Amino acid sequence: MSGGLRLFVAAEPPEAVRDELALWARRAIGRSAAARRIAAESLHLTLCFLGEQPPAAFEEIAALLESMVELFFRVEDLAVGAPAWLPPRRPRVLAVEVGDPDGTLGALHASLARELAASLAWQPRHERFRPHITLARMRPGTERARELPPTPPLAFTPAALTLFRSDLEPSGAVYTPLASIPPI
Ligand code: 3AM
Repeated sequence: MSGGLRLFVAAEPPEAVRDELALWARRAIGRSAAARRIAAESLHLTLCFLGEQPPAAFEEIAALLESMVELFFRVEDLAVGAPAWLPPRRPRVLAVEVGDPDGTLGALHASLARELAASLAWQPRHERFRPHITLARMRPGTERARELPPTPPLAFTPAALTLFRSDLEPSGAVYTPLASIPPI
């Protein structure tokens, strides 16, 4: 779609958690030529990747985020879990799993996906929602590290639910927040 915006909706961990995760990734894979670490300020937990959408969809999605505020404020006590290479068979990213013990993040994801599918030319993926935070992208054809240090035992409440624009630049994807609850 020409002139479209590449969009996704993500929960943003608080800054202290992003910093800890970035530090862990630095310890885990250091300056490995096989991986490109994601900057602490860009770490996020993707709920729905929307692909290319017409710029006019922005207002609708921003309004839809507003309608999620109650569900969003129920999400707390998310737990940083084990490291995960995703997808497992031919990993392209190093992520950490995120535990959702009371299912509130899953409920937010289901509601958001349902409402987005009802208002946009978009269908959610069939795969099970597997909450994670991507920390590094692997360069194609490179070996993944074998041993990883244990992840920090962190629990967190997301700071925001944000609609991001993703621009693919030669140096990696650049994420720009467009709308958020609570508002930016
Ligand atoms: O949170 P992560 O990094 O797992 O993988 C991309 C990233 O998720 C995902 O959207 C998030 C922001 O870029 N993404 C990118 N292209 C995708 C696609 N074609 C995609 N997810 C599904 N299908």
